[in-house]
Amino acid sequence: MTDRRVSRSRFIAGTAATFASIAIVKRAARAADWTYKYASNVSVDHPLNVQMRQCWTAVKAETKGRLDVQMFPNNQLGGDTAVLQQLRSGAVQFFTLDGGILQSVVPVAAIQGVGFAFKDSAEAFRALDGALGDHVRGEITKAGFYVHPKMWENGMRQITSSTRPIKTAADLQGFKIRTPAGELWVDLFKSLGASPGPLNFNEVYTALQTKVFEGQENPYAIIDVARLYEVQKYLSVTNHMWSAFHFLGNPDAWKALPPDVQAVVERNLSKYALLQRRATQLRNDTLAEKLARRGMAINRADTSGFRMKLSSSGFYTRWKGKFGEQAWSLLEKSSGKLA
Ligand code: X2X
Repeated sequence: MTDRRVSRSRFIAGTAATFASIAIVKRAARAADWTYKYASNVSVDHPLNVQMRQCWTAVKAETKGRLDVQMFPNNQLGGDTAVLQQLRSGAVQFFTLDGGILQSVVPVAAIQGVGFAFKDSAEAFRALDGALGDHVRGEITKAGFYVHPKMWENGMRQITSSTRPIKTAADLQGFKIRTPAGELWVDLFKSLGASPGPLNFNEVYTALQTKVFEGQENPYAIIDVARLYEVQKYLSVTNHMWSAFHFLGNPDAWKALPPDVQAVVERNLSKYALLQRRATQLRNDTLAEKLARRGMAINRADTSGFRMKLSSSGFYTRWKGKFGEQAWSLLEKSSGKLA
């Protein structure tokens, strides 16, 4: 080495590299024991992801970095039906999914969405935090999933449309409406005289934009974060059903966590699910004005005809038969007699 400046700079570079590698070794020593994926179908700014991120940050801190859960919001890993398969195979470890879509593998999970069974979210959560929820979670467990006892809020669902406001049941006649991929959803809107088609949420915006469907139905918070107001003109307040997400886990991934880590996860999921419910309900209760400013024409539908049609078409008796006496009587304890 004849040029001292070069050797000196090499020395400095070498020293820096040594420090850098020490930093890497240190970080490697603290690397997570488990790196898991959590997937959801809504965007980062929906409370489902806002509070879930806080939850995983807390879990990481409390487990001293042993469990690191990475977030895959907004259908990044695929539509709900595909991610449900990934959860089963273990490619995804944690997933939040609406009971109505989980129906394809756990039939009774759709019971949360029976039309007009719950008048609001508070009533629905009393049932799903209680005996009805225990029954559903029992079946989810039997189907081989981990399920946490606290559901995460989506909300009461409202109908949006690009063609006409829904004022009474008559306006639904032949109405081309997207529903989530669940049998009860499709049957509900068929019973109401509409022309429903199931579609995963990741395809909804485009399907509405290209007019494959005239309308869809979702709570205010989703209409807002998914910017559905850009492709829908009318928002008709129907509160026709309630919707919420189960927190599901791949059973092997769950069992791989030692009891102390499981306890940290469960405690934080409970805490942040309750915070998420409040945050979502606040949005659902206060977004009407913002959506109106964005150009939506909002009306309150008269849903008395909806209920009559559901009864006369045999919707309630059909689903009572599918869910079974036990589940149905637990539902009717909170809803009153439906069928
Ligand atoms: O797919 C929907 O419409 C959504 C986002 O509300 C559900 O997850 C059921």
